[in-house]
Amino acid sequence: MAHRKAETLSLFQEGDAFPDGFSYVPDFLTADQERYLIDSIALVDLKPMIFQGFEAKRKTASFGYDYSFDSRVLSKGKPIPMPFEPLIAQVAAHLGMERADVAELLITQYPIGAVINWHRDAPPFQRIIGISLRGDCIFRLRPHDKTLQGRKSILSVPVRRRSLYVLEGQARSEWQHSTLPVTEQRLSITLRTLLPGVRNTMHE
Ligand SMILES: O=C(O)CCC(=O)C(=O)O
Repeated sequence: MAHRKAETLSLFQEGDAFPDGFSYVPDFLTADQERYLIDSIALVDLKPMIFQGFEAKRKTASFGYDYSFDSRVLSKGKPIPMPFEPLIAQVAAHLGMERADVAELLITQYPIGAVINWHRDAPPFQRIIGISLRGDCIFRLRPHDKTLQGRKSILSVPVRRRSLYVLEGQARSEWQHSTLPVTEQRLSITLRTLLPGVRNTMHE
């Protein structure tokens, strides 16, 4: 499994290695942009996240497309609210994508102590972009292959508020990610693109 030196990731220690396909941009947003997004999220109806029948501590709202982990079906969701369009445009320009490539926008609110457990994102999605607001977190990566898992194979990345991270390629398909319990409320906006061809196979 290929690792890449994290020389562009200023928060990491010299010599740290991260999976291919993981990148991190501190201060992607200004404080004003962050405040605007936090105010916009305050107007969104966030619901407790139910995962495989259990209510998690975090609340979410999803737009664009919805994936059900129970039925494993992707369906068309509510339109992405306008206040998030400038963020999507900024991310698309930064990553050299088209606006239309961003299919899903997920808002997650983590109260103090909340986590997201080890997982890989749902199969129909390709590129995953995480924007952090209001609070920092420790974002962790470990190989998906159980035979490669162990305490020493966990990589911990301090992900700061106003930053952006990207998971694609090996980091998205061969690694799992999770976050440690947050010590202050954190909001995240996750943008996802779809795998090529997925839109054509959907029943809308
Ligand atoms: O809050 C984050 O940055 C992680 C979100 C995540 O992994 C997910 O929603 O699947």
